[in-house]
This record gives sequence, structure tokens and C-alpha cells, in this order.
Amino acid sequence: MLKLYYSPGACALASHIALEEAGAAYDSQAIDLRKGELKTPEYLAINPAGVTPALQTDRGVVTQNAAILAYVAELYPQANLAPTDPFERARFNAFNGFLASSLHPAIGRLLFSRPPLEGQARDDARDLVLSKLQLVEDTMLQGPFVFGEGFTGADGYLSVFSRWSRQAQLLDPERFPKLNAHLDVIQSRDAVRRVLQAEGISPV
Ligand SMILES: N[C@@H](CCC(=O)N[C@@H](CS)C(=O)NCC(=O)O)C(=O)O
Repeated sequence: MLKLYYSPGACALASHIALEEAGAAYDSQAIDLRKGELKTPEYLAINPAGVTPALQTDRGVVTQNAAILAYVAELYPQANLAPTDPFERARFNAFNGFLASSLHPAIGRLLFSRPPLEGQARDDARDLVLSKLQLVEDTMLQGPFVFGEGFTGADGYLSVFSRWSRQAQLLDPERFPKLNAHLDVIQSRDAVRRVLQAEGISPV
């Protein structure tokens, strides 16, 4: 049986949503980031990088949201969580790669740096996040879902960062109408509501 290790409200939400949308049979376990549970010997034995998500399978552990999203889509093809056409699949992988390597680090630095960023460094970090959100708004998000009419794993992944952005008052509805509409659509899905409830968090 699959088992997802996640930290409530953190980026593992993307993998959690994909498993639930797929109708997968899976267990899950919360790992409290603030209590240092990511760095315990027990968790480091599961993911030596000491981050969530980690997906335990009967063949070993898969880490990285982008890889887990692709894996879950392959395991449950009937759920249509990723395009099957090679070019469209490449675009799916590219989008998830952008989230993992560009938007996530930028927003993570702005919101979660310890000690918190201040002054010019904070303003610069904020501008960088806004420019990346603008790129998604203007050039990537087709609407209503990332790839047009159908939900894919990329939608749950994007919603992680639009949730954080809305919570941090970065998601101005006039500047980012598509991102706001997308987040509302994603958070209204039954599977997503179940995941939010399971993680003990609310729609934002
Ligand atoms: N690119 C990785 C990022 C994983 C990651 O950084 N997870 C964060 C939560 S959003 C974490 O566990 N951070 C704890 C830490 O860095 O100590 C993925 O998408 O899986």
C-alpha cells in the first residue's frame, strides 16, 4: 500500500491531492515540520533529504512532487492526471519543473526565510515572486485548469503556491484574475476538500 508523508499545508499537498483525485488506496502520515519531525532518525531513514513529500511504495520511496505526480498519473491512468501525448506530457513535466525549480524556491525564500527577510531584500524577493506569478498568469495557465478543460496533477501543485500567495496577500484579484479563479475552482473540488480536511487546514 502506498503511504504519503506530508507536512500539513506544505508542498506535499500537491501529491496528497493527486492520490485522492486518483482514487488511490493509500495511507498518510503527517510529519510536523515545526516540531522538527523531518529531521528525526526515523524520518531521515525514509527520506534522507529531510523534506516532505515522500511516497513509500512496495518498491521503495519516491520523493519530489513532480516525480510523485507523474508516478501517480502512471499508476492510475483512468484518472487522467497527466496528458498521455508525448508533447503534452513534456509540457506537463515542464510546468511542474517550473514550479519546483523556480516558483517554489522564490516564494519559499520570501515567506519562510529564518530570520525573516527585511527591507530591500524582502522587497526584491516579493518582486521576484510577483514576476513568477505573472508569468504563470500570462503564459502558462490556460484556464479553467492549467492545461485547459481537464484537471491534472499540475493543478493541485499550482494551488499549493497560490494558497500561500493568497494567504500572504500577494494574489491581487485584479492583477491575477486567472490564478484566483483557478484556486477557487481547485479548492471547491470534492477530492481537494477531503485532502484539506485530512490535513486539518481550510480553503483560503
Ligand atoms: N522540490 C521538492 C521540495 C520539497 C520541500 O522543500 N518540502 C518542504 C515543505 S514545502 C520541506 O519539507 N521543508 C523542510 C525543510 O526544508 O527543512 C518537492 O517538490 O518535493
